[in-house]
Amino acid sequence: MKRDSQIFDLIQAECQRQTSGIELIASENFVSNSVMEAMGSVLTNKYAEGYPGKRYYGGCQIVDQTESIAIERIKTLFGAEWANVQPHSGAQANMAVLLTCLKPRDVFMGLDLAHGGHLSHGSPVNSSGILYKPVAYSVEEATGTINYDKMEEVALRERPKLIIGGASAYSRDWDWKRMREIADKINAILMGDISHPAGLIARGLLNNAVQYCHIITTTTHKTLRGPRGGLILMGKDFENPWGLTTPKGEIKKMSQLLDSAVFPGIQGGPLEHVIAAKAVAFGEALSDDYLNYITQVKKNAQVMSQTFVDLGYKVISGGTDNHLMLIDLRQKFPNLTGKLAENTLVQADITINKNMVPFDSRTPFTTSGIRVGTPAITTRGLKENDMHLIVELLDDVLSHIDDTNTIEKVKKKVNQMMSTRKLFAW
Ligand code: DSN
Repeated sequence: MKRDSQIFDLIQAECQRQTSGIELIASENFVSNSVMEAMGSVLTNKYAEGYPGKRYYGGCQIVDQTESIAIERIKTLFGAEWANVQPHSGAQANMAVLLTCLKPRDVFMGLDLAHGGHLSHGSPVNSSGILYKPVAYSVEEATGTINYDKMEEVALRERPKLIIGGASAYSRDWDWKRMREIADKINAILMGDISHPAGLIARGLLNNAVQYCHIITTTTHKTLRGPRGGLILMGKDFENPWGLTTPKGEIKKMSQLLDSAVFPGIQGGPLEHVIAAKAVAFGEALSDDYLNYITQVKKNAQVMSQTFVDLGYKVISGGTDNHLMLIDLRQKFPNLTGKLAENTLVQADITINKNMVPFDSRTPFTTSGIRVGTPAITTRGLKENDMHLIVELLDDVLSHIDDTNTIEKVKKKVNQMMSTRKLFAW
């Protein structure tokens, strides 16, 4: 069979881009060789609609085992009683939970997208905002943190059936206990979308969302360092006290409702090659090596955010508890947009993403902020001292935004720094 050189060459070019640059996008990471091997395996050839032991196709005896191993490992990792590892993405996992818990036009509550929330938590252009009625809680302008008293006020006034905690760009820990108390006051279901900090929660470095939320969703490719995908967990499965039903009107346990919302509710055949890769990643996340890694992710983020502060940047909320930070560029560079910062840093082989900051004066396409995270660079083996250097390089570019000599000089330093750091070092 002739190789498709057009695509192969582009994959090689992307490999070179990833290898030679500094990756600071907070939601990205680099998987291990073993995860990559499982994703690129013959399991991609298999149809397996249904669940282990209850499939609509023959020949599922092997993928039944890989999927069951993925389920058992993720349950062990989070101390959970139940898991569904089939969601193709975090947005799909969230969609399945909303389909389970809400009827069209029911009210639910999530963090304001402009304050760090996620599209699938009620954006008007997402199915969550099109089919249901979202109301939002927000962060305080002065502190950049969530005010749980105000969250409770919104909840008592709007009486959402579902409350979602979790964010795309929030650097502080979540008070899941308080959120559960708020949910219980109005008999709402509490869902924690822990896509970003999942790895830190799994290994005890942040508050335990699984203990307090009825339902947890997460992606598998961010701090968890697995293949691109999603999953749903419950700390404890339970009889559903809200009278939620299947489309046929049957009242079932939450696990059965969630399973049938994923398949056949919103998905068809599961991606068994990705599910096997999830199993590999979950096995890795249970190891001592991963605990060292995720501990270093947090240390690196703390050093990085302090270095930004020392260089005169405004870090929203003043720092970070997790793996990311949100920087309001307006304090140091009033005229610099997040968009220009992102585009210019890419020329120096430093990748970040532009991001709205709370109470932003600019649009989501320009933004006044950038979001920066440490999961990917920590996988490449970088430590606290490297964080100082990275922020200085980034600052050099942003301070000389039109100066091609500076950009070229920084790019050389970036490439030099990463030249000894293999992409598949583990
Ligand atoms: N796009 C993801 C992120 O960057 O946080 C969320 O879906």
